[in-house]
Amino acid sequence: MAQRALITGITGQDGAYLAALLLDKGYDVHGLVRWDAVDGAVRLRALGVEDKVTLHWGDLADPLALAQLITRIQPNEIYNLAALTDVAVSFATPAAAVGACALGALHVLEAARLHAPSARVYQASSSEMFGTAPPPQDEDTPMHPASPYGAAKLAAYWLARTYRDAYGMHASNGILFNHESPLRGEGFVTKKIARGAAAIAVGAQTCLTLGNLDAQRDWGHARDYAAGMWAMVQQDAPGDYVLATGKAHTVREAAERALARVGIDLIWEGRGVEEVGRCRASGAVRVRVDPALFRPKEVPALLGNAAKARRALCWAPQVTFAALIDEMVDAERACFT
Ligand code: G4F
Repeated sequence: MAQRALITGITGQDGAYLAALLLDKGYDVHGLVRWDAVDGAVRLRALGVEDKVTLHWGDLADPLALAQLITRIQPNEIYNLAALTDVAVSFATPAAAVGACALGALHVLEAARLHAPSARVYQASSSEMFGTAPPPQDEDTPMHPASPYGAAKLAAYWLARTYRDAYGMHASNGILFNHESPLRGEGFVTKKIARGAAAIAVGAQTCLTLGNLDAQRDWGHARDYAAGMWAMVQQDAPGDYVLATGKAHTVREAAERALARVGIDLIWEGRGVEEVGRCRASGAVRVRVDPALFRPKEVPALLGNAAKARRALCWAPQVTFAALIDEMVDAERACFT
């Protein structure tokens, strides 16, 4: 009999890649779709799996509906990926962030405990939980979240550990560093940069406006990270694992790489909010800083050490930063042709 998986957040980037991976492995894949999703299946469609999964209306804010669903489908594995994932937005809507990320995780864990106690649970934890802790960060690094999102994710991380320790549940935390792809949501910086570069290349936009150019992130490909999620859940014992590439790059470098992909070689001038990136050939300003895009508190540098995952899960990221940005820019360019 096929293994059955329930993915909350199946319509997001990670949910789509995970659904495709599980289908490849022969799983019966079910997903939770929120009542207000406009076209929830767009990413599943992009990966050609829309018709191969079973979608259910639901909401992590509705524990009764979640409990009914879990009772009915009796999943062997539950991947809790649903959240309010935009860090900047979490400052504007902190209660929504805590509701979706922390209370939502609690509802999943409690529904699993009561209605499918042998199901294995994956909790999507985040490197944002490390916050201002200096890099490199691993599973033993003390966590100092710097956003409502990071703090809410930390609560969910501890709830998963608590349910594991108190009730013997197979609940694991994947502490994932930034992971991107052409399916990335529009609020995130790599997508904005990739789209901006593609738009500049065809003259649909003249300049990319960004916030903190100095922020460093450890960016990998979401497809690689979905494989890591699955591997955690297959372990005999539950645990917590960092997934990261071990290489950090600045937002400035991401913009440089994306614009280079469309033939624009940047030179940087000025400092702070006056800094601009100019096209070396034409002198045109292609990157500017807008302080309105700064966050109330920034996480300056995330750089993960995934040694534990490499050792225990035999997991290794396959896609480099350069290849990732190139793939994203190429995908955006295809939208303009
Ligand atoms: O792409 P971002 O919005 O991702 P962020 O905040 O690192 O969060 C992402 O990764 C986390 C894992 O660490 C996830 F948990 C979370 O759900 C999400 O997937 O921003 C990356 C960096 C930040 O330092 C931000 O200040 O880019 C900086 N940045 C500079 N200009 C910008 C912009 N970010 C956005 N979104 N838009 C800008 O214009």
